[in-house]
Amino acid sequence: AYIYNDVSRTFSEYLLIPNLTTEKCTPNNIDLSTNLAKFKKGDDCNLKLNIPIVSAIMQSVSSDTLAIALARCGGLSFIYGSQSIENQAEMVKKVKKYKSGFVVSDSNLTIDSTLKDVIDLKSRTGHSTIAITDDGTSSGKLLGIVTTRDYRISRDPLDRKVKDFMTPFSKLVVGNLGISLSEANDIIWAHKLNCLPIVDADQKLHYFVFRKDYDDHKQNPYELLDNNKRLMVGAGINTRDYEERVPALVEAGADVLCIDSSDGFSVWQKNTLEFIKSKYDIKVGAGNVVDKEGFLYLVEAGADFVKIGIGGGSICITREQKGIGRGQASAVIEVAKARDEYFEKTGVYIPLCSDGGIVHDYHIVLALAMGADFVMMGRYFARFDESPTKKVKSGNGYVKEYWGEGSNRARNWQRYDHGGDSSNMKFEEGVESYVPYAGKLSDNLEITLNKIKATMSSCGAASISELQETARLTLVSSTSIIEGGAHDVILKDKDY
Ligand code: MZP
Repeated sequence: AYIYNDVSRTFSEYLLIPNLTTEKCTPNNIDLSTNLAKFKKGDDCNLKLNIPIVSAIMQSVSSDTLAIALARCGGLSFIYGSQSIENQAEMVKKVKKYKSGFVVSDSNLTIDSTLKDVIDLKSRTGHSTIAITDDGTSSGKLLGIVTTRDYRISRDPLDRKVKDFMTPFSKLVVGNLGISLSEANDIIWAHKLNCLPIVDADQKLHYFVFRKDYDDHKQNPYELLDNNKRLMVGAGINTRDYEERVPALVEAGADVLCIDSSDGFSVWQKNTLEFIKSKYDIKVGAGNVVDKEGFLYLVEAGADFVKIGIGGGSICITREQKGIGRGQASAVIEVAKARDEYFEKTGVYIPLCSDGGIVHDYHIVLALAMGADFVMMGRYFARFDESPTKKVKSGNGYVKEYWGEGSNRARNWQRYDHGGDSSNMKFEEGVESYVPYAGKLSDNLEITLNKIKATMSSCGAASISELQETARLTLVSSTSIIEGGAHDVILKDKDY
C-alpha cells in the first residue's frame, strides 16, 4: 500500500493570517462572484455564481422553494435527484417560472373548491397567493385569499374545502387606487397599504399585489439570473438512469447538472459524462473525489467542475462504515494543487466545489483560500424556513429535520452504488438528525456574506481569485483553539 506522509486535516485546524487591508478591499468593494464551469485561459467563464455558495443535492435541502430563495440571493441549488424524474423536472420548472406572490383571479376556484384544486393551480401557474371570487373569475366578487403558506402548513386532507383556509377579504386593505396592469410599478407609492388591486382599463380586476409580496419581490442586487432573466437552477443526476433523467431535466430548463455520488472516482461517472457530452450542450459537474488521481480522471472524462469531499458531511458516517475518506482541508488543498497544475499545462481552468463539513462561516473562506471556487452546504440550509423538512418544537425553541442521502429515510442507493445489478442499499452511510431552526434563508445568508467579506477584507483580497493567490494559512495547535474562543472569563448569559 501507499502510505501518505501528511496527516489528513480539516478546516478547524487552520486559521488565516491577515494581509494588508487597503481601500481596494473594504467589504463594499469585495466581489464574491465566482466561476462555476470550466473555461479557457483568456476567455470569460460563461457560467458564474454571484456568491460562492450552492446547496446540497439532498431531499432535506434542495427543493424548488429553497432553490428560488437561494438564487434570489445569488447562489444556486442543485435540485435533489433521489426522486422520480417527473417530480425533479417539475421542481426545476417551478424555479424557472418563478413569480412572486401575485394573485390569480381567473382561477375558476370557488369557496367550495378543495385544497387539491388550489395546489394544482399553484403548480400550473407558479403563483403563491390565489384569490377566490364568487364565480371563479376576475369580474366576480372577491371572497377571500388563499396563500401557499395556508395549505403548506395544513396537514389536513387535500379534499378539505378552501373556505377553511381562506383569509377573509375583510381583513385586507383594498382601495381603488386606479393602478392598472401596465402601471404595476406604481404600487411603490401606495406601498403603505397591505393589498392593492390591479385592474385593466375597464376596471376589471386582474390580480392583487400584497405588500409582503412586493417587498419579497424587490430585486436583490445579487440575484442569479440567466439569459432569459429567469432564476438559475441546477439538478443532481446519478450514473444509472441518466439516459432518461438528463433529457427531462434539460427540457425542464436546468442550467447545470451535477453527478451525485459519495465516491466519484468510478468508470460509471466517465460513462455518464461521455453520454451527456456527446448529446447535450449542458455543463455537468462530477465527483466527489479527494485526490489528484480522482480529479484528473473526471476532468479527462469531460467534467465542467469537480466536487471534493468524502465523509466530511455533518450527517455522513461513510468513514465509520467503509473506512474511506479524507479530512476536507487536505482534500481541497491537494485537488486545488492538481487543478492549478492542469491549468498551467493545458490552459483550461476547472472550478472546484468543496462539499460538506462547513461548520462555521469562516470555513467557507478557508475552503476558498485553499483553492475551492465555491462551497456546497447541506446542514446550513436545512435550518431555514425554505428547506422542505418539518419544523418541530423542541424545548423553548424549534428544530428542523435533516437526513443524509445515505440514510434509510432517503434510500438513495444510486449515490452509494458500486455497480452490478444492485438496486437497493445494503447498509446506511448517513444518519437522520435535527438541526436548530434558524428562520429565513435571506436573513441568515446576509450575515454569512458579511462575515465572508470581513474575513476577505482582513486577508487583503477583493475577489475570490485574489484570495486564492494571496491568502496565508497557518495550522493551529489544540491549545491555540482554546485560546480562540472566549476563555478564562465567566460568561454573562450562563447559569452558575
Ligand atoms: P453538510 O453541509 O451537512 O456538512 O454536508 C452536506 C454534504 O454531505 C452533501 O452535499 C453530500 O455531499 C454529503 N452527504 C449527503 N448525504 C450524506 C450521507 O447520508 C452525505 N452520508 O454524506
